Amino acid sequence: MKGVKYMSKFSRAELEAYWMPYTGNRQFKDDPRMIAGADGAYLIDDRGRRIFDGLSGLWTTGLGHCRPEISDAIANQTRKLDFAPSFQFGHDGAFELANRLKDLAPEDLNYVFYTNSGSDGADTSTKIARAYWRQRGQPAKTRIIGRAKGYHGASWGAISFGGIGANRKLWGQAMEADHLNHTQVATDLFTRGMSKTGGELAEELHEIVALHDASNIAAVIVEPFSGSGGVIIPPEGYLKRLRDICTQYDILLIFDEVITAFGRAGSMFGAIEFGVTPDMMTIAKQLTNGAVPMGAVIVREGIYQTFMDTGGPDYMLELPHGYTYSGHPLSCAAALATLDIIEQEQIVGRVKSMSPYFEEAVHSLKGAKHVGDIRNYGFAAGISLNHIPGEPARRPFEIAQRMWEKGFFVRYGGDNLQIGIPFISEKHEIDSFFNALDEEINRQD
Ligand code: PXG
Ligand code: PLP
Repeated sequence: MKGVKYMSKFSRAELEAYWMPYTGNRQFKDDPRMIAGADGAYLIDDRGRRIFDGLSGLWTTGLGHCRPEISDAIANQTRKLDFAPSFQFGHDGAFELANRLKDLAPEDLNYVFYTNSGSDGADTSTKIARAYWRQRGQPAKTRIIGRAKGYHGASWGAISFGGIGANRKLWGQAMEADHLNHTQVATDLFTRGMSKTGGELAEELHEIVALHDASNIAAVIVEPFSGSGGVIIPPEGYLKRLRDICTQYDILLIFDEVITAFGRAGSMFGAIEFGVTPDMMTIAKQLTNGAVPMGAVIVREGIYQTFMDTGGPDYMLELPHGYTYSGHPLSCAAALATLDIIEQEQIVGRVKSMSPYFEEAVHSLKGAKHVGDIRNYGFAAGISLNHIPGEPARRPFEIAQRMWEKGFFVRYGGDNLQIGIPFISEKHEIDSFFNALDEEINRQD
């Protein structure tokens, strides 16, 4: 197959009609990579090739693709209740799922607000934060603090407190936000898991508070570990210090767990893995194994109760916010089936016990050409490649292209390769993925 350009069944002109998201449209349409099917840990392209899914879809599909239990749950639900108005009405699945999530979430994170995606979760959680302070009589607490290299989605809110320059610069600032520094420290490379140093980086929050005053800050939002920004792992003690400083100044702490929830970190949530409880958690992606779009924000008791206490007459809306598809019946069915599999197959424990093997495999690339740093946690890893001066992102793009030809999906963003193998990956699959990657990195000019 190598070097043979596949001729799509669509003409170049027909390929034009679809403006693809976060895609180099011109390059793609000159050389399309079409996915026709999927099965377990593999995507199947339109040449019938099985391609190992090195990012579990887009961090979505850890249980493997086309799981019959999930497909059946969705199919059955479409015949029973395809849609229920989400405003002013309920259905069983939405309440069942909220109770399952409440039981899994730590401490008093007991209230679930459904969204359609991670981006909506970022908006919803920060809208709740601002409204919460308003209802508590502190309407000036509006500013949101994100972190450099943070990714929270593509909405106006998410690109404001998100910290990836390339995703922001076309739009400028949409809402008041400020950013902590990231925790990828140049003096601490090739760290396995959490770095022993750097926890004090959280103290920078004091300086941001000194700049704006806590009376103007609603919330801090961070990923327990980042995905899109290059898989950046928190140093030991960092999240705990953020928690303590937020508590000290009465600032809400939001964990964006869109990637870290449901097994990726080796626990049900990053909050549990790292032993730090935020005031809100956003989840999406793995919640339905990617089979149907769904996200949610899980909030602490005190936040929910504030709205109930200040909502006026009981027929009035306590929070005028929500989405047509919040708690969609198909999404709830998919999520319930996903949680069943995660529990029955002890998926979280599997990731935890296999993550040392994954760690060895990814760090075996240390010393490969151009590799400047490697980071990992659970079943997630980031590999930074030194870039050719003036040509950022070309090397990872070319490596990813050749990996696809070889039968492996490897995702990249900027100069980082991002790896998030399926939770069901076998050792021999991990071996062949990293052997192929080693070869292709070393082949790169
Ligand atoms: N928060 C986090 C932490 C994410 O990783 C979002 C929010 C936004 O979710 P939606 O569902 O609105 O896309 C994300 C999404 C990658 C990659 O290559 C990561 C994401 C999406 C696509 C690719 O790492 N993260
Ligand atoms: N635009 C219009 C005209 C609408 O009527 C609605 C919802 O009713 C929306 C946007 C928002 O759509 P969603 O609730 O799916 O986010």
